[in-house]
Amino acid sequence: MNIYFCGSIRGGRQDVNIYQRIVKQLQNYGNVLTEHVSYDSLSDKGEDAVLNGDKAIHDRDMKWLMMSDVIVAEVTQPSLGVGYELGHAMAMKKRVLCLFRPSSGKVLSAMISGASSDSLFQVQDYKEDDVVSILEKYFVSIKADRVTYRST
Ligand code: 6IA
Repeated sequence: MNIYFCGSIRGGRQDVNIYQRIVKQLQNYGNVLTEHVSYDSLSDKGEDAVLNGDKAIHDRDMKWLMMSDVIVAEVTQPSLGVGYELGHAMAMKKRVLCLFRPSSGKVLSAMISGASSDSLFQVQDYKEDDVVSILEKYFVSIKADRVTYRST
């Protein structure tokens, strides 16, 4: 299973430790195409954009988004790029899980919380300590869905 993880980069890197916890857990369920989003070494002003160009980053990420089976986004730290990826994921009818921490004191954009309408696009409030159990429950439910889908 290909998993696309979304997290803020130029939107601000203050949640990078949480991204690392999420990505580590996601690697139990499949191939995380965007592991680099959780790297400490990737700052909001890193060098890779200079080396490769923003267009290359955009085009590669869109290709990976298309290849992915599931998109998991940590949406607490607002990010234009994450919002853009989620809009595309929805248009592609991908399976999406957005994770938001109310304890941050932030309020999630209505365009994300309001997009949650069926099981394909889910938005879930969580606490950092619940990352493992929430993802476990989500991926077990996906597996069950896929089995039902195949056998009908
Ligand atoms: O607007 P943001 O930068 O916060 O957007 C973050 C989202 O866009 C992430 O979920 C990534 O999938 C994608 N993204 C944005 N920038 C990059 C990037 N390098 N490499 C890979 N994916 C990216 C940018 C480096 C830059 C900090 C110099």
